[in-house]
Amino acid sequence: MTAHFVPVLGPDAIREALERKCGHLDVPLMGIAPVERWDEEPFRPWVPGEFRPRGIYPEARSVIVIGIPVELPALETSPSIFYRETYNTVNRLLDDSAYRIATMLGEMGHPSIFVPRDGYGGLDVLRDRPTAFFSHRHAAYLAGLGTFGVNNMLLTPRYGPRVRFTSILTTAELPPDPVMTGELCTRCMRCARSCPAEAIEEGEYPATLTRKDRCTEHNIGLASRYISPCGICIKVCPVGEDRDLYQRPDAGMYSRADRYPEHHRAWEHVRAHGGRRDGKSF
Ligand code: B12
Repeated sequence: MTAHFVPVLGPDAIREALERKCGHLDVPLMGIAPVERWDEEPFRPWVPGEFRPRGIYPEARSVIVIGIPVELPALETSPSIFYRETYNTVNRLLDDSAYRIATMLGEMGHPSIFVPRDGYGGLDVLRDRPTAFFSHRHAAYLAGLGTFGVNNMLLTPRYGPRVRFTSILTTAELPPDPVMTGELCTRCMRCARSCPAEAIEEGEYPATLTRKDRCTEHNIGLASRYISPCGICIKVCPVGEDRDLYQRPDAGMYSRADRYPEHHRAWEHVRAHGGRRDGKSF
């Protein structure tokens, strides 16, 4: 009889297998953090103990974070059904990919679980309890994928904040990535100025305060019109090589209809379809 679940590969070989798997799954970003990093509390306020990997899965030794980008031209139409559908697709792919990675590790003899990309039943739940049980943003930071921005998001060199994350908690000890040093955020404050809910207030880096209540209420309004989530604070961010990929180097273009008339017409066209207007301009 063949024994299943017998660990045979060493840490470096498992890491190589993970990189290959991400390549097959079209997952461009992956980083690894040992669970001890959460206990080092790199800044304050830090993630409370029960929100850390071992608070959720006591056997965990490493956290693998994967990131899938949001396509900028779709995000630019936000709030719209186009961005909503893109967001749903990215979410689905994230969860599916993370599940498959966790299963692969289990088959290799290293029990692993994936944490779903969000983890709340509906926006109404966030009114009373505004946090999820685990923060992918902090996991991505500790896995070396980026640094925090004024918009409260994790900014990455390749996609700025236009990337969504999911984490896999694994019992395998794996070669970690270094935490990124320096600051990608330019503090241009476009995110704060553009936020339709006035939810971003400047604070001490990296704990810029987001008024979660205002952001949540705004998104509840958009959801009733089928055009949530908002996403404006990630659209206007100048950081990310994706701006060059999509030929959008000017992050100020969203308030310049005079200089970019074709783009503004395209965005208005998309916004006029598929969601409820309820007498609003978009
Ligand atoms: C709840 C939530 C929301 C809510 C609340 C917003 C908010 N500011 O938290 C709503 C629905 C409004 C929302 C909006 C958005 N979200 Co959101 N959201 C989440 C979610 C599900 C949970 C965040 C969370 O609760 N983390 C756990 C807590 C511990 O972390 P924290 O809130 O950052 O807490 C800090 C402090 O508040 C403090 N703290 C928190 N709790 C406690 C408790 C105590 C006792 C103490 C002392 C301190 C403390 O410590 C932390 C350290 O700084 C995550 C997915 C996930 N599970 O990670 C996505 C996530 C953060 N969202 C994301 C995105 C992209 C957005 C939007 C742009 C919408 C969109 N999809 O287009 C906007 C941006 C809003 C903004 N600028 O912050 C991405 C971020 C990706 C990135 N590159 O960073 C995530 C990671 C989803 C994903 N899977 O990728 N979001």
